[in-house]
This record gives sequence, C-alpha cells and structure tokens, in this order.
Amino acid sequence: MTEQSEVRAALRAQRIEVPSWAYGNSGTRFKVFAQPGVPRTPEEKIADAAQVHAFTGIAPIVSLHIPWDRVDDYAKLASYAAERGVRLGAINANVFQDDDYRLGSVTNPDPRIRRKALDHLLECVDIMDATGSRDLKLWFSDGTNYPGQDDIRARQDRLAEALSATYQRLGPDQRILLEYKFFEPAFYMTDVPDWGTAYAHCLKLGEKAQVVIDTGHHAPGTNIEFIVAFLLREGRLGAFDFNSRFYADDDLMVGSADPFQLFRIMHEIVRVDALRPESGINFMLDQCHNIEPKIPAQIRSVLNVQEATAKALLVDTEALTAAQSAGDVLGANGVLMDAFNTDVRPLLREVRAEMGLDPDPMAAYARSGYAEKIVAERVGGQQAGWGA
Ligand code: AOS
Ligand code: ZN
Repeated sequence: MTEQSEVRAALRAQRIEVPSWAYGNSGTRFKVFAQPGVPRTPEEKIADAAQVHAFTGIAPIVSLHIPWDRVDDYAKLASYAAERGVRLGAINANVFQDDDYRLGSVTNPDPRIRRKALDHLLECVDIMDATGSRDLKLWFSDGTNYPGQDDIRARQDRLAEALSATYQRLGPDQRILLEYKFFEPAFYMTDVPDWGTAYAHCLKLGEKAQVVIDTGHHAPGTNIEFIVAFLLREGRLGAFDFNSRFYADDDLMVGSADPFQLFRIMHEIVRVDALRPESGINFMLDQCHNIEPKIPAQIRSVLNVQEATAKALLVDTEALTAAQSAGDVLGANGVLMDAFNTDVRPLLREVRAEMGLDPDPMAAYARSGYAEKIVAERVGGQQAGWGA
C-alpha cells in the first residue's frame, strides 16, 4: 500500500491542463447560449483559467486553440499568463472551420487546400516556438459521409504526408499529439477514427509523435483503460483530452456520468507511476460548458479528476498483485472496488489545506465575487465562442 505521505505528495504534484475554449460561449448545432461575463479576448480566457488554478492548485496550464486565440504577440501572452500564475500549454490546430475544408483539410483531394491546411499546422509550430509550448495537438475533422465519396487509402497517404512535413518542422523538445475520433462531423468514416490508426501513424513518424486519448471519442462500451494500458506500455500515450459523453456529445464534464471509468483509467496511470509531470503525459481537459456556468464547471472537472486519482492512489497494489497472482478473481476485484468506494473527500480537504487552499474550491470560488465582477466588467465587445 502506498504510504499516506506519498499519496499526499502525488496529489499535490498532480497537474491538469485546462482549455481556453471552455470559457467561451459554446453549444450544439441547434443553439449557442450566450452567458454573461464570457471572455472577449484570449487574455480574458486566461484570466478565467487562472481562477481555476487559484482555487484547485493543480491546474496551472492553459491550452490555446488557433485561430480562436490568435494574438499579435505570443511572448506577451505568455507573460500575461505568468503574471496570473499560469502558463501556456498545448497549441491546438484548427483545420475544421473554413469553407475550404468542406471535403477535408490535410486529406482533401485538392492539393491547394491540403497546402493551406499544412501551412496552418506549420504556423502552429511557429506559435509553439514563441509560447514555449511542447505540444502540438492535432485533431482532424477529415472524413467522408458517403461510400465512394473519396478514396480511403489515398486519404491515408495525404494524411501521412502532412503529418510527416509537420513532424520535420518540430523542435527537439516539441511533439505531435495525434487525436482520434470515430464520428463527427463526418459520419461514414473519419480519417483518424481510432487509437490504432493514430498509433500506426505515430510509429511511422517517430518518437516525438504520440497519441491523445479523448475520453469522449469512443463507441459506448469501449474499454478505454485497455487503450491507456496498451499505449503506456508502448511509450506512445502522449495526453488525455478528458471529458464525458453519453451518446455523441463529447464536451460534458469528465467523471460526471461515469466516475468509475475515470478511476479505472487513473488506476492504469498510477500503476506505472505515470502521474508525475515528468512522465510527459499531458492530462488535459477538452470540454465546453453549454448550459452550466463555465469557471465552476472547470473547477468541478479538475476536482473530479483529482478524486479519481486519489482513489487510484489508494489501491492496495501489494494485495492486488497477490490476488492476481493467486488467480483470486473476486479478491482482486475486491481490492480495486475497496479503493473506488473509499470516500476521499476528507483526504482531499486536508491536502488542499496543506497547499494553502480553501478545502472547498467550489464554495470558495462562489464566495470570491469573481463571477459577479466579470459580469459587471465585461460589457460590450464580442464574446469568445466558436459559433454554430
Ligand atoms: C474534437 O472533437 C476534438 O475533441 C478536438 O480536441 C478539438 O480540437 C476540441 O474539442 C476543440 O473543438
Ligand atoms: Zn479532444
């Protein structure tokens, strides 16, 4: 069993990266509900993200999405973040919001459009140079809606070509994080539908290419912790995009519907000591908050990951290994369930107190007056959001 002091130290050292787009307006293809106080600039998004860190103590990094977070001076944006106690993290490329991309971006049959998409990916690496970011996160909306619409194999060739050109441009400490998704916006097939496809492309590219597991991008019933264990074993798990899905939407709060799944995922991480920031795994959130207030939803999400992590850290590994070796099916399962069923909230309150934080981040944020302040101050201008 891990010593209590080690559990506490691991919890204090945990790092979760939050997405800039979580603070902007978002919605479905049916409606985007605007919320008062929503940021109008990348700086205001970072200021909101800094609140999540201020109250949780474990979310000091903010992912950017380009062009949503385009600014003239990225070094200045990085300084702005540092002044608020956070830093800039992964750069997310956006090759899905342009009329040119109707039939795809890097896999488009038109070489001009492929070139345009590749130029954007290369621009994102330029931005990484300026922000000091390590991670280029690539998600392609590319795919087809109808059998015969395009040549599946040729699209793989085009994808490989763009990935390779981007990979060549990476600096020594930079890497590609390749994300997969088996649906949306294309529904007959997507060009990177699953972890196997992402993994195969990463293997060809080299060690600086790793897979991102977006927890919302799987068919119901998929054993995500198997994918975690496999990619970890192969040294190709680069990051998570944490969120939750019930049917198709993948933007809901992580751990909200299935905290047991999140625990099982974190168990695979903890079991090989991959929680430490030095392990290189980027634990990101990828969420939008359409009907709930955004900053509290981000705080709640960070706390959900933290709770699942605490339970995973409490697994009695010695007892688990002994039961597994003895073929004790119920015993092994019981060890795991004991950890999952432990109420870790008192422990987490203590850890927060040790970190100089309020033991109840949700209540502390609500009391802080920040929500009222941004509603009063952020009047006029164009609210951030991806439109729909
Ligand atoms: C889209 O489904 C993916 O999860 C991407 O990570 C995307 O870049 C992000 O959700 C922002 O739209
Ligand atoms: Zn994602």
